[in-house]
Formats: sequence, C-alpha cells, structure tokens
Amino acid sequence: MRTYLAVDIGASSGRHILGWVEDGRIRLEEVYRFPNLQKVVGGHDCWDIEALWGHILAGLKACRERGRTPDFMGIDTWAVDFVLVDGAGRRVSDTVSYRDARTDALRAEAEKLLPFAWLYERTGIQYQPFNTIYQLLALRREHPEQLEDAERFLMLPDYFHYLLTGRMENEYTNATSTALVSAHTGDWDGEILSAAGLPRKLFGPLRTPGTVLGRFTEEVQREAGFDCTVILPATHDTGSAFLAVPARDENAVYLSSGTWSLLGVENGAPITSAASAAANFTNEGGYDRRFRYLKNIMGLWMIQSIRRELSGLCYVAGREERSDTGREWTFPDLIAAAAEAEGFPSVVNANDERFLAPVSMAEAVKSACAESGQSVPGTVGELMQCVYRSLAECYRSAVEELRTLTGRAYTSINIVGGGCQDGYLNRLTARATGLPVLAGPVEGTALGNLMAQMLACGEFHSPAEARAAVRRSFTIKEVHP
Ligand code: ADP
Ligand code: LRH
Repeated sequence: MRTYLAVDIGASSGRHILGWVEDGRIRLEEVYRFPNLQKVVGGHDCWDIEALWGHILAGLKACRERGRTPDFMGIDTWAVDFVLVDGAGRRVSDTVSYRDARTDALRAEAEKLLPFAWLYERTGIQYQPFNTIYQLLALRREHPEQLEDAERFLMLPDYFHYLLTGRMENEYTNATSTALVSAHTGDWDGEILSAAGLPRKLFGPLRTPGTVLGRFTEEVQREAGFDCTVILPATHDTGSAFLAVPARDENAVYLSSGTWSLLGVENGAPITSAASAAANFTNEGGYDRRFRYLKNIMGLWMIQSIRRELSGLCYVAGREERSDTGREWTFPDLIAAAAEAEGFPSVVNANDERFLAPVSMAEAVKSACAESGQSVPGTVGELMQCVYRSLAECYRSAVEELRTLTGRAYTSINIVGGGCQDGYLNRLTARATGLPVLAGPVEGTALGNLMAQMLACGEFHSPAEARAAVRRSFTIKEVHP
C-alpha cells in the first residue's frame, strides 16, 4: 500500500496530511500543523518564507518519527504570490504578501498598460488589486533590479518544490491565478507579458498536476531522514479543494471555505463575456484543464482577524503568541456570541476592499455600519452577528449571479475546508441561499492534493472515480434551509 503526503499551506495555517487508499476508501492522518501569517520585511508585509520552509521540513521529520514516511508528496498553497530567483536558484525578491499595500493606487496606471476588458477576455481572471500581474508591475516600479537579476519566476509551491527536488517548474493551475496565462491556449500569454514589460525567459513551460518532479535532493534527504518522489498536485489550494468536492450531482454549487470563501462551479470552457467581467467572476485553471468559475468572497479572514485582535494574538517567528493576558477567544466562542445577538440587523458588504487588510477588522466593520446609517455593533456578539449575516448575504448574491451567468439552476451547496466546521455559518448559508448545505470534508484541500498524486499513480483512473471514493470515505453533514 502506497502512502502519499499533502502539505497544504493556507493563509492562516498549514498542515501535513498523509493519505492512502484502503478497501476503496481514502484514509487521512494528520501529522503536523503550523500557523501562518505575514511579517514586515523591507517595509512590506511578507510571508515568513524561512519559517514556512522550516515547518515543511519539520513536518517531514514528524512523518519519519511516526514511522510513516510517504512514498509520494506534493505541496499546495494560496495563489497569486511568487518569488523571483536567479540562475543559481537564489531568491532575489522578498516574498511579499497579497495583502501588502504595494499594489494600492496602481489601477489607473495598470489600466493604461493592460485594459481590464482586454485582459479579462484573454485570461478570464477576475480583477483583484493583488493579482500577480499587478504585483509584478509594483515590483518593476520599486525594484527593477530584481527583474534584471532574475532568471525564473516561481509561485510559492513551485519554489518549495524546487527546494525539495532542485527542479524549477511552473505548475499550471497556480500560474493561471497570475492573469498572465491565456484561458484559450492554456499557456503564458506572450502579448500580456510584453504589454506588462515582463521578460519571457522568466516563465517556464507549464506543467499540469500529476507531473512527476523527481526525488528529494541529498540535502533534503539528510534533513528529513528519508527520500520521496514529488508529484505536482493542483498547487493552487482552491484547485485542490474543488477536485475533492463530493458533489452529489451536476447541480451543486461548490464553496471552498477558509481564509477566503471561493464560491462557484466547474466548467469545461471559460466564460469571458462582458457580463461575467462586470460580475467579477473568475475562470481559474483546474485539474484536467477544467475551469473553476467562481467568485472570491472576503471569507473567514474577517473572523480570523477578529479572533486574533480580541485575543491579543500575534505572529512571532513561525509561531502564534499572545501579547496580553485578556480572554482568549476560540472560533466556537465567537459563534456562541454571535448566536446570542441573533436579532442584530446590520449587514456590510463583506467584499468591500476596506476589509482586505485593515489595521483593525472590528473597527472597519463598525465604521462600515456607521457610514451606511445602520446600528453600530457594541458587543462582540453584535460584531460577529454582523460579520456572519454579511458573509451569508454575499453567498446568497453570488449564487444568484452564478444562476444568471451560467443560465443553470442549482439545487445544493457543497462546503469544504476549515470553514465547513462552522455549523452556525452553514445554517445561515442554507437559510440565505434557500439551498441544502452539504458540509465536508474539512481537509478538502489536502485531500484534493492527495487525489492528484493518487490519480498520477493509478490508484484511481479518473477524477470521477476519485470523487466517488471521497463520497464513500467521509461523513458529509446536511443542513436544510
Ligand atoms: P486556510 O487554509 O485558508 O488557512 P482553513 O481551511 O484552515 O483556512 O480554515 C480556517 C477557518 O476555519 C478559520 O478562519 C475558522 O473560521 C474556521 N474554523 C476552524 N476551526 C473551526 C471550528 N472549530 N469551528 C468553527 N470554525 C472553525
Ligand atoms: C485561497 C486563495 C484564493 C486566492 C487567494 C489569494 O487560499 O488561494 O483562491 O484568490 O487565496
């Protein structure tokens, strides 16, 4: 029996999850978990790349210590963020986070170079101020020398895979999140690269999930204490999550619920109409060259931020620490507080850019209420009630838009990811959308990562067969409107 390892790193936490197939069912075992957050480097909010690499290695050692070394592994992370490396594989850029302000106020300049209507027609990628293409424009303005020194552009999982194996490859699903890949050819779009002033040589051939990268370098073998073959999963976490959705039929809406809420469906072809651009739905490249047609909703980032803020939590050298001795709030505490303030009516637009990286999420929500003439939350419960209602309202309107844009009817909503454990949000979602909610699996992203490896190794012969195994293997909770 072969053992596979998924290293799934989300914007709030990462985990090492082992998986294997036994009697036609997929089994999972969590081996290691770690927090993730930005820190300031060179005046920018950056990911703590050294700490993340340290955690990746620590998780490998934890596998060895359990006597459960994997035969195959792959890494997925959140999308859009990247590093530039030189010919010797040294990092020449910081690992700036998509929540950093470097792309603020860039839209007008970007619009002149790369009109959004033109870009959307070619790539199908939604407008987000932090899209890689805009981050690269910001980097070119601030650090043109980094672009000159660079030999390769690597998304974060590509970089970690390079550290593991010594092979630099660009994985397709994550590359599409850059808005530099044509939705029509499935390859880097040369016209976009030249309009953005980006050297073509930085961008290598695109490799699809299932590609075998090779074995650990000698150095990693020494550190981990074993050798292993790296196989590319859908390295964009949402690509892995969608692969694992145990939809019961064709009429299911998918919701990957974590730091972001990614709500949509899978299509065989991109939808790049003007109406789709106006609704800001995206067409991200998926497993098997399918397209994830979805909307980014601000998501549980709002809840995470409030929890950290209320509990005095901060991030120090790869760990989460408390800076004060006040009350520490858990997610269930926040849910209980929200439920007690059930009647509090205020609703904000969760997708307002003001919630992307506020100094205080609680204050940002309160001022949005005040500015729109609504009651301002005065207690933690009222604040949470407002956030929950606002998220559910965003889900409702995204499902409506999806119906209009695809001309299809939807009869259920499948939620995967850490957020599917939030029974309160599941109930509000069912009520707001009028659709039954099917919640689970929690580790959908890690599972999708494992499934791509398992498909490459012939454990399953098609994504449909692998998804059928997911339905057999995990308990899915149903919540009715
Ligand atoms: P990411 O991969 O983007 O870091 P996750 O998929 O791990 O995110 O989901 C994290 C979110 O899941 C948290 O922000 C929180 O809202 C929710 N969550 C995690 N544990 C619980 C829990 N026990 N009860 C309710 N919600 C939870
Ligand atoms: C979710 C996610 C999402 C992207 C965002 C940057 O983790 O990958 O799909 O839009 O992070």
